[in-house]
Amino acid sequence: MKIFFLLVAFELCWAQYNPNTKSGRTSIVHLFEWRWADIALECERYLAPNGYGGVQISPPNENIVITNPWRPWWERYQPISYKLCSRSGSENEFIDMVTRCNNVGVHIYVDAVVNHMCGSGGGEGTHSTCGSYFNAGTRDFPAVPYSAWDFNDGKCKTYSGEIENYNDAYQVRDCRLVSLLDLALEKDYVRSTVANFMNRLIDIGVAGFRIDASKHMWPGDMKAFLDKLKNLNTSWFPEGTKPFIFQEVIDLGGEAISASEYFGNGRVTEFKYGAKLGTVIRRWNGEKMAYLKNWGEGWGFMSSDRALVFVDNHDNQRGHGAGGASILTFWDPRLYKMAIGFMLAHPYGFTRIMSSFRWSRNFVDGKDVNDWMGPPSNSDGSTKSVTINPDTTCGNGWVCEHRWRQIRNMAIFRNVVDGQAFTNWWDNNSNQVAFGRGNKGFIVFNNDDWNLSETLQTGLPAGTYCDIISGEKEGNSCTGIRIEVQGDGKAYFQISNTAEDPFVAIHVNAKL
Ligand code: AAO
Repeated sequence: MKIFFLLVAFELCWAQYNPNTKSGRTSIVHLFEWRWADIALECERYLAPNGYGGVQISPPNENIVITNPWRPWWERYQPISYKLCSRSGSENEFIDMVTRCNNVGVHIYVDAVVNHMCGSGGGEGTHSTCGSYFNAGTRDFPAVPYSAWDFNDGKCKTYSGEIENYNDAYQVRDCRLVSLLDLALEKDYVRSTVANFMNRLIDIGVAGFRIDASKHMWPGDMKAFLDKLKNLNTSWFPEGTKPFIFQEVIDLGGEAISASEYFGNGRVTEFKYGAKLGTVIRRWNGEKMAYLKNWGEGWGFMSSDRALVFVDNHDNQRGHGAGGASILTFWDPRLYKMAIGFMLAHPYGFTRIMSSFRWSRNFVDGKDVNDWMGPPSNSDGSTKSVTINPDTTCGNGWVCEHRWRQIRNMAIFRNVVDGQAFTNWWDNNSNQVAFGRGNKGFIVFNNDDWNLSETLQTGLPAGTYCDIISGEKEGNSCTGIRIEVQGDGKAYFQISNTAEDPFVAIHVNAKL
């Protein structure tokens, strides 16, 4: 009986915080703007074989079509209905993707845009991805249906109807975020409609949700629709499994709303993580890697079991959202790989890897005026497929960071060291640091302007290990650097500050 209650308590504690990834798979990747057909293929040909746990997808429901500017990526954050048709594909393609990914143990996490519908200036007509009629001016969305009664126009107290001040929690929740028509989630009809949309996705087989703009919803209103969600589809998940919930709340400190208000509903995005890690790896503001010794809660972050962490996201890689100039992205590949390497080696948080498309950046007075540009597309606006080059990188403008050897191998490293303690920290009081994960893995960074040459305690069993950054283990040899761990666990590391990637990582599955 006691054990039964303990189990129930454990379930209740873990439920919506548990990512529901297959055991031994510890990261998800955001395939930003990918087509469902390409994601299905990627699950089968790449993500499953390389141990990725899941995919965060772009919003799957019908959205407004914007032609000025031409098909910006952000049109998908302006819902018109909850029909499953978007630039990424049709309902049938969506179902096919979820089924095929689940069948190879890679789960799908939906970006749920439920705080609002399109912008107030969205006009009237059928310029929407499934052709559903709507009228933004009269707040009419018959394909849902929502009407004027379902929006917060009367509740918001600012003159403009917009959020004018982030220090006023009422404005942030009751007024419009950048003119987006704000749904009245205090109404049971709206809550039920949102829950029905999410339950339809759960029936199809998704494993959880990123909840967009959570800061702009009252935590209690969110709880009301989350409490209506079903357990996950038992074709792929154990009976009684709750959907994984992670809420997008930007909390860098200093505003009325804090991330902790949302812990009751699920995990929360920790935006301090990428902003700070970028500052450290760039060595701005006197920061140095040695200070990472107490990374995590020691830096004022939320508790690890509540955090969803990432180096960059689809907003702050292009100056939207928050984080600022310190954010590292694929545009700074050398530093970016180090930041991702650090994130994936470190035990803090549940990790998400960004996978981007390239766009023509154009900085005018420090701001990228092309920050709106959508995914690689054909002249009719359809999204281009992801092609795969002979060297396994992607073509057609897709960056595929998750396929970069260093990043993919570190995602595997995280799986190998899962559950192991943070051990054997070493630093030179500057930007050379190293740490281990129990007796399973060890990583060394040299972000100083001079060489690193050190004998360090790795905590690993004796043997010859392949560095998984400069290469990997192939058959019974290493394609990159080899590291010899002695009987006492010590190994000699030498990392030039001019190396292509100035870090080395070894783990027990890459031992000869
Ligand atoms: C587009 C146009 C708008 C137009 C609108 C409607 O750009 O001009 O009015 O359509 O027609 C995305 C795009 C938007 C786009 C929107 C709809 O980013 O440009 O608007 O789709 O198409 C806030 C929210 C956060 C949000 C973020 C972008 O809190 O939820 O803005 N992120 C999500 C999505 C995002 C999406 C939406 C929400 C909407 O990830 O892709 O928008 O569905 C402060 C606040 C933050 C606030 C930022 C930005 O941050 O704390 O909460 O994020 O401001 O407004 C320092 C501070 C930091 C501060 C930051 C920036 O870093 O420490 O706290 O500066 O000031």
